[in-house]
Amino acid sequence: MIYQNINVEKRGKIGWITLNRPKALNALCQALIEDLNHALNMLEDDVSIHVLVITGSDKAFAAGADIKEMKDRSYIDVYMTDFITKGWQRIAQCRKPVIAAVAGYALGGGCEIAMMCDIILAADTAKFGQPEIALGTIPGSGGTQRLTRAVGKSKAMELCLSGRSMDAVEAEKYGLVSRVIPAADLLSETMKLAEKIASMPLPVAMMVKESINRSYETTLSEGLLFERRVFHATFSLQDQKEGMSAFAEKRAPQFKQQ
Ligand code: DAK
Repeated sequence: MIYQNINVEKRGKIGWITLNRPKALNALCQALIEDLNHALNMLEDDVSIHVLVITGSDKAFAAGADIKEMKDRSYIDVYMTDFITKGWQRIAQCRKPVIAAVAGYALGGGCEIAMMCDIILAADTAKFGQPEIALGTIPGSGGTQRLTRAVGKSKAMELCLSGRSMDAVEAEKYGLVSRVIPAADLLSETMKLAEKIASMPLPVAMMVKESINRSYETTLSEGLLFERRVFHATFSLQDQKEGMSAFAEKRAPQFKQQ
């Protein structure tokens, strides 16, 4: 499949998506979102793929939704057509693990898309922010919600109210990203992490993801109950028998993925 705004490769068990709209710093126009959703559907359905990676260019992961595309739309128009709402949550709905590898700008919708991923690895050049207020609007795809959960109220308020962006070191300090990596090593380190996760039993990785995500959606006691039920369910998997037997027999596990 040839896309206009993204590149998609299968690298072993990794589905690697590169946002590729350089003339607009990967601004997320509707056509790019449609390409992205098509690729995500395809990679989610592909049983040989275990982990997805979404990255951009050295200069920009994505500089936000496409301002030029949306600037003249009216309220009734965007409401009735569900403009840039339809399809924007697709990443957050992926069941397989998704890593965002961010270099350069991740602003507005770009930051929101990174936050929909499960892990953010940041190059030391990365800049994260929600500058929508300077355009006369507010974050529209989770910026006020996911950023607040990640970095806390005061930092989220500061960033969303001032439009200031934060660098990778600050983003790591406040828990938005899991690691800061020299820009030259971002993609190789991302691949290493993706391969490590892809070497684990896929159903168990999906259960881990589902359980951690549950902690955002429910109370602690409900979340603990959900985790325990899933933990018990892993005892029905051949890979649980294999993983624990391999440990007891002091050998590497040979997972069968079920
Ligand atoms: N949209 C359209 N074009 C953009 C763009 C954007 N967000 N960001 C950059 N570009 C274009 C520039 O217009 C320029 O195009 P030409 O003039 O060459 O044709 C080209 O990319 C290069 O940009 P610059 O010349 O500005 O490059 P600089 O290095 O000087 O500056 C910058 C880089 C990232 C600081 C600057 O481009 C910038 O401030 N960009 C805008 C950042 C921004 O405000 N982002 C937030 C956009 S609002 C929703 C979902 C999502 C959203 C809303 C609702 N729903 C699901 C309901 C999201 C909203 C947003 O993200």
